[in-house]
Amino acid sequence: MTTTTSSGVLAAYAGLGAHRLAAADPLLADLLEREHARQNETLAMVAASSSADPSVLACAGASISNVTTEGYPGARYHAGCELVDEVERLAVERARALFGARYANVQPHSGSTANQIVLCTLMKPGDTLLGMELSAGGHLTHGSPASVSGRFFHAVGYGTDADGLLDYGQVAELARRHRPKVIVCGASAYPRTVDFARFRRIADEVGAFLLADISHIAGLVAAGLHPSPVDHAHATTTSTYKQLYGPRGGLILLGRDADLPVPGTRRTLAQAIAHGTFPFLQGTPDLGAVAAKARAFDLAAQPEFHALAQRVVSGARELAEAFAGLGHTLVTGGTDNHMVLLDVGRRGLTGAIAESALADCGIVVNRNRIPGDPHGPRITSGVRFGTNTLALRGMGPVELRRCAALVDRVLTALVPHGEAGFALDPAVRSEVRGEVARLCREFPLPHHTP
Ligand code: DSN
Repeated sequence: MTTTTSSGVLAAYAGLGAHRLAAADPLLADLLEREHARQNETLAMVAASSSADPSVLACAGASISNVTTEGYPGARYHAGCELVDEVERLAVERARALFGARYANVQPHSGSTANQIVLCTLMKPGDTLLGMELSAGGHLTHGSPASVSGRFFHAVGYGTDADGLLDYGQVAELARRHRPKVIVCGASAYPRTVDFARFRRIADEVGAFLLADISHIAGLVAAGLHPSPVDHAHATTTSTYKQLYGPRGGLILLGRDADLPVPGTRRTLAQAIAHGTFPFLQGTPDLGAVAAKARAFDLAAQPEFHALAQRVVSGARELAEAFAGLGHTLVTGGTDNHMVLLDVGRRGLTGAIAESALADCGIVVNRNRIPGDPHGPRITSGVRFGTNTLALRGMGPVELRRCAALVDRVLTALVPHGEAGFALDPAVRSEVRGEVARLCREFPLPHHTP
């Protein structure tokens, strides 16, 4: 290992870069500064988002990004990789320790790419894939016709029951009928616990591989607040920028099946995933992102992260109960994780209208399709809320109830207006904006303002 003292050159270099940017390109610097301020001055409730620690972002922006290479530590295709090899090994070891995994690949550029790597490693074009329908809460990469996963493979989709809960009976029935090569579990818009063991039993019954995408709940899994799929699924994927509060990027984990031979190849699952990542799907890794992942995994292993994850879950529960108490309709009736899905269609609104009115007041959410949604993804009948960033700000039950009341104030004040649909009373807008600003001042993003 190299020496563990720091000379401070990273901080000076980052400062130099920022000064050079401000002097040479004030237009771009101004946009970046305004975005920095916006993040602190608005309530980010996009369930797929979080805010990375500045030490994570420092890694992502460090000069390690200048290193071009391919391959893996100890087996690169370029010289000069001794230090980046140490960085990547550190990231891999931290990922394995955090998730109790036997194998970790930290090179995927995103969660979507991680899914493509697993699917393309385990399937041939035209093979059958069984994943959750996008409209039921699944992800584009789980077989949607809008993505390569639904174009290159024969995708079959499962959904939810009338209450919005996963219908495991339907999954089993579809698996028996279509004999998929891979079953994908995990979702982008599902507020309840996923029974990974049950998915594995279904996969085993039909001889399928199981891929668990935990992009949205990776922090809860790491903290032990959601059952882990790592030893149930053949492969587990996640993005690193959602609930791991890390950099843009993805991660693939293998558990007890890491050494399983992959039929039709001379590779184990771990070897096949390594090959699927490089050279099959990707070229040079982003070593700044790899370093930033190492930093984020270390932060996620700390006791403070466990407390944060607990705030994420209890905050979402509080939010859900407050919404229900205010007469809103929740998909699945509540939440087990960080996410709350509101059915605003029942109020005669659309997700698009609600999203835009809330954004106008400083509350940042995203419209989302809900089970049985008559609208497409640009309009939708649902709004998805998440508590990752509010919990990071230190908000607890009292503040989450205040947030629910603010959302309610906006949604109930919307009145039908012209072609555009709805208008918000300016007095309500100004009142809510004021309260959002107060909350943001009371609970600033940690370490955001130097
Ligand atoms: N997968 C998208 C989402 O859930 O919003 C972006 O990460």
